[in-house]
Amino acid sequence: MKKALITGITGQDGAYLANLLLEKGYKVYGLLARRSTNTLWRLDYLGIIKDVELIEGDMTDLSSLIRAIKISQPKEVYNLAAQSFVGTSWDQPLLTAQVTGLGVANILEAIRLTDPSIRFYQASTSEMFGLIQEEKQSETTPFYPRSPYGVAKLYGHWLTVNYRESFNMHASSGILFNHESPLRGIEFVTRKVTDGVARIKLGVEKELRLGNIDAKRDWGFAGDYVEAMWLMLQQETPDDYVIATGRTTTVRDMCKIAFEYVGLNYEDYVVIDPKFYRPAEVDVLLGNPTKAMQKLGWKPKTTLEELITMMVDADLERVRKEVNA
Ligand code: NDP
Ligand code: GDR
Repeated sequence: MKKALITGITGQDGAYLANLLLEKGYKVYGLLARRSTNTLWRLDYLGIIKDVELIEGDMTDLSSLIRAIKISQPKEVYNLAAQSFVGTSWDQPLLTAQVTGLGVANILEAIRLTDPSIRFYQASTSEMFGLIQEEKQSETTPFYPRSPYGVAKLYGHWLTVNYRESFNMHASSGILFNHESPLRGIEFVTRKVTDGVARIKLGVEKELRLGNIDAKRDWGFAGDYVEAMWLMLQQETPDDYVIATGRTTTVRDMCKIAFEYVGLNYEDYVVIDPKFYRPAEVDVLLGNPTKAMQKLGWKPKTTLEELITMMVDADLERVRKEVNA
């Protein structure tokens, strides 16, 4: 049985990837960071807590990563763990550097010291393009990160490339554009909006406070994107791939879709609050996934409309339960 270790298994992508690998017959191990509260709600939502094996560890503790690899003896390691919220990275830049940046060095070293034949996936990001240097961003577009998060991710990306070139490791970097789902963290804008829509529709809230709604993002569905991660590690040679839909939409239009779905006009509820502005903004992102389509045979399956309505439905159900509890 093929074995895989996922760091960040309790996050959005970790949960979907664990589910996918289980469906493919893998034995799935996950790194579990010690927290004072339960972080297993996503694995619970997908009904797979009992099917995965969790090993305690932290991205900042190399010894715990070595131990996790020794216990799990994986053929594939997916490094999804990160301080992943861009806004927080200005308030905690050093933590972000330690976890999101140096954490990649720790896991790559853990692999190199134990079994360098392990295939490695690094969760890179469109935030590395930041202040975009080309209208459509591909694997050859120059990077220009705009947040401490983007800077930390850029280090992780280049280190992955470097370990591939230095030690001949099967290390791939997926440059993923924004991807969302009902399991998205509540602080990210799509989920904040779909949760807000559900609360307003059910009379629990009266308004939704947002920052820069003119920002544009290339949004896809997380369930589609984890397939690309797996595909990258099934290739004979490691490489870097942009994963995106090739369509960009403003936060404003995304709000419009969400509110209209429940018969409301976003203009009646959305309030602009400068508290949510960022010190430096990424105004627009638009990915070119041609390489992934041609080499991996991957393509996005879910439209933005399908994604947002799926998320609103899930939040309506959650808020209804909360109200009736
Ligand atoms: P989440 O924020 O939902 O999940 C992050 C995961 O990292 C959680 O499991 C979290 O654990 C774990 N983690 C955080 N700090 C540590 C630490 N010190 N040690 C061990 N684990 C830690 O992110 P997503 O699932 O959305 O994203 C997955 C990865 O992909 C991230 O690296 C993200 O930066 C990257 N990415 C995401 C994109 C997106 O649109 N979603 C796009 C491009 C890249 P805990 O639950 O305990 O906090
Ligand atoms: P992003 O996602 O920063 O792209 O990073 P987020 O959903 O946080 O922001 C997207 C855009 O929406 C604007 N915005 C708001 N954002 C939030 N969170 N809250 C608001 O109230 C709000 N109002 C407007 C933001 O300014 C921004 O322009 C995500 C993360 O998952 C990263 O880990 C990942 O690498 C990238 O996507 C690709």
